[in-house]
Amino acid sequence: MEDAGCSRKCVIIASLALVVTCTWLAAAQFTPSVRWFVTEDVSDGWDAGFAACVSGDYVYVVGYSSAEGGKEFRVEMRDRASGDLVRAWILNPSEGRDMLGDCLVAGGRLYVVGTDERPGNPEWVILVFDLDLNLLANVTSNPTDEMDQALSVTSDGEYLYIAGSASTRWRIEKRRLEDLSLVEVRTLEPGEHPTYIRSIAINPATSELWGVGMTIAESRASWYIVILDRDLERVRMVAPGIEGAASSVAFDEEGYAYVVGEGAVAKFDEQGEVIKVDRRYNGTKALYWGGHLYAASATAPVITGEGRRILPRLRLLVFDKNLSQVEEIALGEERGYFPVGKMGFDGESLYIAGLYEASEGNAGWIIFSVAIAPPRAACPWRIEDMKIASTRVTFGEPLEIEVSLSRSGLLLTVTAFNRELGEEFVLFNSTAESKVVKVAGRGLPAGNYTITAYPGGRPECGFKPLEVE
Ligand SMILES: [Ca+2]
Ligand SMILES: [Ca+2]
Repeated sequence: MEDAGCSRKCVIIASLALVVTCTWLAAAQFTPSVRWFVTEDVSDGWDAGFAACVSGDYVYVVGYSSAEGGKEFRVEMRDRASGDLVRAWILNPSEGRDMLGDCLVAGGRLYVVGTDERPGNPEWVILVFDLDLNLLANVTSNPTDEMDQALSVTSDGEYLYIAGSASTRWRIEKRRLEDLSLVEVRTLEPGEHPTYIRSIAINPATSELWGVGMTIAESRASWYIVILDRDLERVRMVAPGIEGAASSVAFDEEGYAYVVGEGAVAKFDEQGEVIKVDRRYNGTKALYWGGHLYAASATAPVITGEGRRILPRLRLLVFDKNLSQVEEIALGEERGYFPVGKMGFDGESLYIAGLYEASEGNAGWIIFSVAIAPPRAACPWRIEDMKIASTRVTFGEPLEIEVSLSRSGLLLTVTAFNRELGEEFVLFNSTAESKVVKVAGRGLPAGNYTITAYPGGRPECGFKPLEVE
């Protein structure tokens, strides 16, 4: 499980910092700050949160806690505003290391991927919950008698794309969102030695999948990236010659890819050509928003005077599009790691899950909410879980939104009471839980966006909200 970044043996886990800028708006510089954080020492052993996903008033966090003989699944539902625990769901399917690595909210359901050891060896597991954390489905697949683990999930709104390992190979499954039925499987063998895929995401500019991870040659780990079409046909393999492991990828509105991992952060063009590599930084979770890359990062373990390895401090790094660092935010005083697994984002705040060292040999969950954009004024309308299924959306009365697509994002023209109010621009990002519909012959990521419609098209909220006339 070392590649999951969750065990004490794991080499380095860098976290992904999310940077948000509203470049298309009159950009006011906003310094990210920790809004709240919670620590929770679930058991006397090693417990780790992996991924956070947001929907409505809640943040859902998935991971594991220690249980009799091994690990057990743990999913938490927390209040988005305060971090307070609302509900926890646990399941211990085997006496082995059962763990959950990533999550996704789509179509009003929470999808979670991970690994259990029910067959006596590790297998993939996919769980589906309603948003009150009631389990709706539990599907497994066990491609080999050896260690198989699912680590990452993304979706285009119609299919899930799940990435992980099957013994020493990379494995990607394409499943229908609706019923989890298996549509396609691809296994890749990047090297002769054990290799790991760590995460998968869709580049909205090309609609292609990027799987990032590592391969090992001559006892040295190095970054490895595969670009696939959505039939899982291989488009390109990229070995950029960076020591360590790539952990997470995010895309900007032009289709450039920002990859964070052990050993570096790097920028690629949409073909996978290296634009820039900076080996001074590392990260495990990446999110791009509004002109900035946010990377949750735990810097390298520190060696004390007595030669003891201690866990690093938790950090959020912010970069501009040239990969120049613009902020470094200390996330508390605890030492720990950010495993792979998404950061949640609600348009204002990031939600970042990881682990902290509670005492020698004992780790607990740690969850941060980090504001990266100013609080929205009371006047904008906030529209959550809006499904865009056509070019025109009516959201109750009297709001109507016309949707159009440009290369860099989704343009929403907002109309209320038959008056055009302005335009809002929705940047694509790799965590958009989206559904693809065709608009003017192009694939349009649409689906569960959180969209804020500003009267007048400006976030400064210079207009009072329209009231029913
Ligand atoms: Ca513990
Ligand atoms: Ca297996």
